[in-house]
Amino acid sequence: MTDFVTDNSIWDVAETMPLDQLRELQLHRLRRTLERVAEVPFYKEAFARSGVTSTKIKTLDDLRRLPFTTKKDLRDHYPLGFLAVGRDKVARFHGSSGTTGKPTFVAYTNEDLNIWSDLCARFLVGGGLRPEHTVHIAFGYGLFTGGFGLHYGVERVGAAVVPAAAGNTRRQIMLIRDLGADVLVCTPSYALNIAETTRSTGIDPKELSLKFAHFGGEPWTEDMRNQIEAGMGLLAFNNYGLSEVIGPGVSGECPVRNGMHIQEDHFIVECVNPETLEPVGEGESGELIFTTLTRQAMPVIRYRTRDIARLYHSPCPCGRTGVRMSRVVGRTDDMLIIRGVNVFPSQIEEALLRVEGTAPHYLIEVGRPGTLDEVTVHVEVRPENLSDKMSRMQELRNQIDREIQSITGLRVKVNLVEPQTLERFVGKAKRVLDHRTEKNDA
Ligand code: DLL
Repeated sequence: MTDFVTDNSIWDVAETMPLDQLRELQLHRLRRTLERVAEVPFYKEAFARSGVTSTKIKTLDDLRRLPFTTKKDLRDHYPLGFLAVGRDKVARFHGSSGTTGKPTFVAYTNEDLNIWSDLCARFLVGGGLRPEHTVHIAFGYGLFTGGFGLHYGVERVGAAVVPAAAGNTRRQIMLIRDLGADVLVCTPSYALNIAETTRSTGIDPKELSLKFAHFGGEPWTEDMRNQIEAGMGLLAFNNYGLSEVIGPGVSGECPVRNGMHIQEDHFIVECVNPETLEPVGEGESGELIFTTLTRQAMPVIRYRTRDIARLYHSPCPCGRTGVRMSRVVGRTDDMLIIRGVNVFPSQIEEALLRVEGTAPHYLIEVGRPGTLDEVTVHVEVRPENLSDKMSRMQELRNQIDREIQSITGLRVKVNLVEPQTLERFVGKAKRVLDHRTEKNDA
């Protein structure tokens, strides 16, 4: 791995920009952004209320005088109330699909698309992509930003793309084998699905040509990474982004793989307590807030992502200067409150992956049959660990129960199910079934 830690020939200068220069650039770009959104009704009103204008922003700390933007604000101005350019300047639309109702649209000018490709190229190169590689993209191509974002990023690097898109897993495996892809791009849960389907056809996924993977689009744990890497014989990198901010390309891991570098020349990040909205201390977890610095068609100011993560400002051995974010541990709207205890699905995943004999396929079902919340974790047993012996299965259940309790402090019901019985996903996995409330993603 170290060979490309030191291979900095393909870096963009912005990635290693001295911090004082970076902050100066951010301030300049922030002021430009404020000018660009001055006529967007939501911001026009908000700025008028707070009395802030671009000329009053003297330092980056003044950012805190600006209003937050929420998903609800975007919804309230559906479909294109946040557009900051004329329709004639729009080159493409994408959208994030809510679990209910209408998508949130995002618009891009040609310049936005150009920058987006650069940003994706940058994190891909950071994670080992080189022009001689072939990249298999198994993200949906459509309103979802994953497919197109990564596609143009790979092309920008000069590597070959296989735009396989999502679904039809057996065909995906055939394409990977026949075209000899070196790099896999998809959600981590879909990678598990590919690995499992490969095995079911009698092929060891390690025998495929894949060397690297770039996973993103959903939360995953370090244990999941270890499991995928060991099972598929590749190095897996994490990358993060969201449609409202740009799509993939907000941050990605370098070879050190100790957090994802935020591409700070294009985004300002803050980490706040989701209740008080006050900044949290260094390395403490909080909600990430992003302000775009170069978006033209639809800039956002202090966008509340609802993603919970930590920020690290300490220098990274790779030489990139951008602040790093931890894995996303969960979303404020994914957080389950079980009998008063806050639990993220990723904590349950972490517990399950510590127990030998279970497969990384699970479903968390929450209900309140009486007055108390009850959680049942359905988890698949690996075929080789299925046993006719009640005692062996009981032991496995107890082990899972203990791990979950040690990580979350909660007692849950564990339901072991046969291999291949839980739903598989081609895009983002859905791990929680909460019967207590109708989930509302507004
Ligand atoms: O998922 C953009 C993307 C596509 C990123 C492909 C990376 C790769 P949305 O559909 O708008 O956009 O969903 C954004 O997905 O707020 C996070 O909750 C979650 N998410 C994205 N990447 C990660 C990640 C794309 N690496 C939402 N780890 C975000 C954890 C992630 N969660």
